[in-house]
Amino acid sequence: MAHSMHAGLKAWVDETEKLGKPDQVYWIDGSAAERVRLLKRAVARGFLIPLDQDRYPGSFYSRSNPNDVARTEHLTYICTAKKEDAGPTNNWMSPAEGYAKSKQIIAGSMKGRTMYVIPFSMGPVGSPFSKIGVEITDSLYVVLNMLIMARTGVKVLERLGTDGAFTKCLHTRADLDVKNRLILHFPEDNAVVSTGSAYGGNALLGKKCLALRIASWQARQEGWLAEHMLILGIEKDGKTEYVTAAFPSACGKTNLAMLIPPQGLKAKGYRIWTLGDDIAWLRVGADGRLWACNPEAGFFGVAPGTNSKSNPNAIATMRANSIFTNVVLGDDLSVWWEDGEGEPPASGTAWDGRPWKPGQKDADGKPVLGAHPNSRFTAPAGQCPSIAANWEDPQGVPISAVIFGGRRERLAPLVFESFDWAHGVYVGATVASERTAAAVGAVGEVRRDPMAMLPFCGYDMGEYFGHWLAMGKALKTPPKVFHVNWFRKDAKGKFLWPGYGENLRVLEWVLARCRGEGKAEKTPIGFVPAKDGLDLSGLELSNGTLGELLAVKPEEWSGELDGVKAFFERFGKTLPKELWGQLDGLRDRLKTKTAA
Ligand code: GTP
Ligand code: SPV
Ligand code: MN
Repeated sequence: MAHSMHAGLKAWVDETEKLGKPDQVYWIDGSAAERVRLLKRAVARGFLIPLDQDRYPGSFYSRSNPNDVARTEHLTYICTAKKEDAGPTNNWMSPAEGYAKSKQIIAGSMKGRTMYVIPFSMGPVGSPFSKIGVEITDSLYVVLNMLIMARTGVKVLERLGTDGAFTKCLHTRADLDVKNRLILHFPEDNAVVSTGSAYGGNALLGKKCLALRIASWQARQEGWLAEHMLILGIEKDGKTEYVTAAFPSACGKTNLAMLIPPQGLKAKGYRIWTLGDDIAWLRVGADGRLWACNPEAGFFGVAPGTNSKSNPNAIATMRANSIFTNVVLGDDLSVWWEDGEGEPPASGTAWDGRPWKPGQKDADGKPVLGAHPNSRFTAPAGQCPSIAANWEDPQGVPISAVIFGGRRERLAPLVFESFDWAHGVYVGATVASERTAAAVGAVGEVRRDPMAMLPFCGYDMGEYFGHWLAMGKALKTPPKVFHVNWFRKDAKGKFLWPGYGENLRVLEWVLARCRGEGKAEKTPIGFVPAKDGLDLSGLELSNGTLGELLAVKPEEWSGELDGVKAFFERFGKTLPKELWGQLDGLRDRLKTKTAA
């Protein structure tokens, strides 16, 4: 096979084999026949359980170690020669320490196992957007997920050639002990080392590790952006416009990317096209616009809450050839999760391996969750009914609007438009959101999550904001920048906005604003839709709800200013002066408003 041609790759594989001491080394060729063989092997070894093949053709069940079901941000490090290059929001370790610590864990950890070598391309093979990685792993679960999430195998090796650049992605499950868990990034060496976890973002190294942390570092050097964003196309009257949106983990990217137009707007003939649900790579096009490409080939989506009412496209996408992780496994070899599809199985096994029955309560009378809140499905993007015909276009798609968002019970209105690119960067840089189950930590706690990249930016975020400002200058026609919040609640704790498909009403206003149309009211934080700015036909909102959804309360926003100031101060001299100017500008606008 062609792999012996790339001397650097071969040397690294040989060296890792000597260290990990696997029984054998296997190079992934990426063929369909190979996938079938590996699936059989995974079933024989007990890593995967085949589901009822009539109901779920080609699909399998997997259960993680119960201590390994979400990203572990406290064990995730940026290892740069200089500590300040990682910035105040990342954990830092010196490269020497990172390599030494992980070496100890990897040494001999692959004994009795196969070491797989997965050449993969993030982005269509050969696209100017794309980057090549090679993941070495001793986990067949990781291999089978990578086959769905990335383009893999011989075609990638051919593209890599004898001296192409690639990201070294080294993964070992070790014993899945948290004590041996480390997710290390060496951007100066174009390398990732991950030990002791088999969970998605910790172990599928093409995803958050390469496509965001390493790629964001490279993007800054090379003049582009690697972002935690979905990409979607909105077609009307034969014309399709594209938007990207960055929301923190488990805050609605997959759902928005696969939106189905609501009843009331159907008459207008909208069609929504999905291009990506988690990561977007953005470049300045020859035309001076911002162009986007999804580097992934599959979806690794949150299962709970996904059903044919909330997200029918996701349900259709996972109808076959999918892997379900940490959901309920029915005794009838079905899968189920809370707020899922159809009836739960009469009996089954919960995500943590315990016997489970619907309606089961714990000692305090609380319902026992069958699926972990961060349980996931892995499904090929090409199976999505709304996948755009051009989703693999090597040139990407031109972006009209960039949308930031978070999960805020209060404060942030349903939607607002920033005044210009620089103000948009301020809006992105100050996004805050309630923590979800996608990462280990206290769920619900509000934290700043700039551009939804807090856990994923591979360098000093002060410099990252500066890079965003510079990108605006490099664009002849920058997209307009918006902020949305689907999660505002009333006094009783109920969501004010129905969300999901209804979010198209907000996108419609966003695109109208991009064309210089759409009715808006100016507020201190930006433009919000005028009372009759959103098309709400066919949607019944109770009295006063729209006002509550769009309300910008200057007192509440003034209360945010200290938090933003404290957050900005953490960056010291790397925080662009322009953002301090934006904060001052907002403070002044709020003062005038509260005084008036
Ligand atoms: P990651 O894959 O972790 O990056 O998450 P994501 O941003 O793709 O989030 P996803 O679309 O999977 O949604 C996460 C949760 O938010 C699910 O429980 C959804 O049901 C819920 N959700 C998504 N969109 C909406 C919405 O418009 N309104 C409300 N109330 N909930 C939503
Ligand atoms: C997220 O947590 O943002 C995800 C899942 O998309 S993971 O692959 O674990 O990062
Ligand atoms: Mn994500």
